[in-house]
Amino acid sequence: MKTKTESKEVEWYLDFVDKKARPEKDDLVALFRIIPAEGFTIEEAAGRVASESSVGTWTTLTTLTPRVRKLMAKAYQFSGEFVSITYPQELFEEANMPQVLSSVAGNVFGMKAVRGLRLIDISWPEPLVSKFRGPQFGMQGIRSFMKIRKRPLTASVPKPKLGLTYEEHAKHGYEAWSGGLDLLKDDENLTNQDFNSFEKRARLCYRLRDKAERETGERKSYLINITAETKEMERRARLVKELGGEYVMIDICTTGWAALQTLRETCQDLGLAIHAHRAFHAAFTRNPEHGMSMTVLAETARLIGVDQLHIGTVIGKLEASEEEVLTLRDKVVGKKYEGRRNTLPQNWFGKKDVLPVSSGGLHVGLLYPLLKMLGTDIIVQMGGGIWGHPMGGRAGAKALREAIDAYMSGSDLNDTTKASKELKAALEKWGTKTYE
Ligand code: RUB
Ligand code: CA
Repeated sequence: MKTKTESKEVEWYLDFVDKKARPEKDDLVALFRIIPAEGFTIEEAAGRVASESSVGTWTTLTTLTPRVRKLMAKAYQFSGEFVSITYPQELFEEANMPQVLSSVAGNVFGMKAVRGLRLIDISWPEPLVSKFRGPQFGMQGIRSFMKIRKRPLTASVPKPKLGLTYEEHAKHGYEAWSGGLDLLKDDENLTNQDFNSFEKRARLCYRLRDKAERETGERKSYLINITAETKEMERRARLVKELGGEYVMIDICTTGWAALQTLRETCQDLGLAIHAHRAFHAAFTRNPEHGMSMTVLAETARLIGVDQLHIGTVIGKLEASEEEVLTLRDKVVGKKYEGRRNTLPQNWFGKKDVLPVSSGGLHVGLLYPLLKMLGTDIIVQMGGGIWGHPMGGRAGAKALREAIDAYMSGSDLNDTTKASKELKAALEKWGTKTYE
């Protein structure tokens, strides 16, 4: 039922639309895709979004002083369904990500005046950027402690993703490290279960990690999943440090931004890097007409300060277009983002690069096109692509490492395959196909 009021005495939403307005230097700008509900023009819908995400509500107010009036957000640029809204920086609390998102990504998604609302991008002003920590190590810091200068890093999640005992998990890790893998990784839903205790897994994995390092002469590390209630995550992070780990892994979407901010502080004190898994993101990033983009999520994670973030594969098992994945890469890497179609530019004001992780349905047959598309400043993660190898996980890791070395030396994959039975077996099983 249409319930829109026509009375201009109570309704002042169009006061939040000003096509002549331009953002001031320190304003935050949000780019939305707005699909108005039936009976609303794009301006009427945009005015409501600007109002509810800044100082307004559904009616005029006797309490709205001239001082508060200056804090109104303004919808100022309209291009079809794409609308830019500018927000005075004073609306936002420094270093408080939940507060910023409760404003620009809060009540607005439920307004009756919009049939669909998608937050596509945010342009973060310097005063806000500078107060978040950003990555502690970033891409260069990780390359330096892993002693891997140029090639992509490799990671692997032992599969089955749940159900392995801690002994099996650690043994698989040792096999993969010995085969040439750099980073053992937990899956997003492995934390501290009866069949696989966090502490026992941690103790054994770091012991076998040290052994693999001694035997191979290479640096090895472990992306151990500490996801839990915040204080428990802090406890687990301290244990990781005590046992000689370099990293913690956090499921940043299910734990939430406040928890991530807390852990970013803890990891600063402990000197630990953060691997960010994004399980749950597609609940709000996948529908192009509603929710928020993975771009906003990635920038939020970079500001708070994760060191590694999953960005997708294009060619693997999970949905993402090439344009989206390349945009994500360019958003998390680089001093400045210049802007592509329907995205906003961003100056990172010295925040470090996040190392992008490509994962989900990958195997060696997809490696060459993947690296051609994303470049070599990435982590390539293969779970099934290593643990489904016909000769076992060590052979799977060896095949991956050989394929990476071949790519880096400019060799043809077919030539390398002739000299490697592990690579040959992998390609015989999977070819160069995508498995969905
Ligand atoms: C990897 C896996 C990861 C996803 C997450 O297993 O399931 O959790 O990559 O997705 P496998 P994303 O290598 O066997 O597919 O990286 O897109 O966030
Ligand atoms: Ca942005």
